Amino acid sequence: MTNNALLVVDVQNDFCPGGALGVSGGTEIIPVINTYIEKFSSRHWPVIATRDWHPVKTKHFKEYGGMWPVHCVRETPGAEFHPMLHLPLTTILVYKGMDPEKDSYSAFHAEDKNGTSLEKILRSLKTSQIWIAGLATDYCVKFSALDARNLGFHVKILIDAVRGVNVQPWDSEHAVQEIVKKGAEIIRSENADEIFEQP
Ligand code: VGL
Ligand code: ZN
Repeated sequence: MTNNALLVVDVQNDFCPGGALGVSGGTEIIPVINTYIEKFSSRHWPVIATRDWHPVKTKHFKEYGGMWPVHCVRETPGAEFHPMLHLPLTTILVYKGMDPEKDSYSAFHAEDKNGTSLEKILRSLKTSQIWIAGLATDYCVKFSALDARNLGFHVKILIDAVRGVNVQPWDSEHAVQEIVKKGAEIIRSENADEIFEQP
């Protein structure tokens, strides 16, 4: 039997247009993500949401040697979920990017408020398949998908529910190719219903 979980990656104000590290098209994926969220919650399948949750000072930021402008500083409005995102109260919240010394992107480096890792959470839910949506295709989505595959999970990338930073214009495309090479499947929302209807 397949046990599904939805992983909603970093749909935060700073990653949406107008934010400190706004991803082009970041807001237009939110209604698509909301549709998936509804399908998952109506089946009582788990919804997990990650947040990039940085300290004020971290090697992830340009001014301390990293490559990014200041973004998603914990407990600031930029780090909040985008107001259009409709997360159910039962959403499992995990946080990542808290280590000031490390530049890490994968949701598998995230943990909940009690310090429980995403992998541990998924194992206790008996999840076998992870559906991934959110931001950014070429960073968190990519590294989360690759880690998920390495840990033996089936992975579905919700292609019209992800967008990339594209430091280089082809980064997202390459990221998707890399993920697919590792065995992830690409799902379009117009075809998702068939999968939801499978017993
Ligand atoms: C991310 C850039 C900077 C991500 C995080 O989660 O995709 N990208 N920080
Ligand atoms: Zn970040």
